[in-house]
Amino acid sequence: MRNFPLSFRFFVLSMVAAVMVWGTLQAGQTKKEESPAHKIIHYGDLKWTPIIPGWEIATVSGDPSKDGEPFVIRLRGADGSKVPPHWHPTNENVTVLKGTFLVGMGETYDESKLQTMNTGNFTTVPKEMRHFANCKGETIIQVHGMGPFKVNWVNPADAPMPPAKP
Ligand SMILES: [Cu+2]
Repeated sequence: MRNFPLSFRFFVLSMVAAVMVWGTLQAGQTKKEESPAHKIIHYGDLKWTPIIPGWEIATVSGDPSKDGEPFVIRLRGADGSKVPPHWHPTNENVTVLKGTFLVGMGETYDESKLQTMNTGNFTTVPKEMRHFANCKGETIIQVHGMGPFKVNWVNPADAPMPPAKP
């Protein structure tokens, strides 16, 4: 390019750079579209496991038992099923997907402390905070957070079923 004027040399270099940027963007686009990480989880494919009387658990995404891994689980409760006082070593982020979830804070189940969460409502129960719950109508809540997700019962005798191993 020694004999070409400076402006032409600059033009050629600009074109080369533009093609390289375009190529990189195209590669990124293809990668995103083909990513195996994109997967639709169908409601009917969820595997529900009883956790306590009236309540079942299903893993939606991730592995809740793994340390430091994001997870999404769902809990499905039959009308009027109590969740005895318990706590988790991590924050519990709760979204109500169906029905009415009732949640109260404290070490003892107390109907008068229950707060109503309707479908679409969200709350974060801070780690180690003791809480309990109930529900009206068949209720599904979605819980997301960082593993490991563990349920520690304040009084283990309250929860006759062994905790589910998701
Ligand atoms: Cu909880």
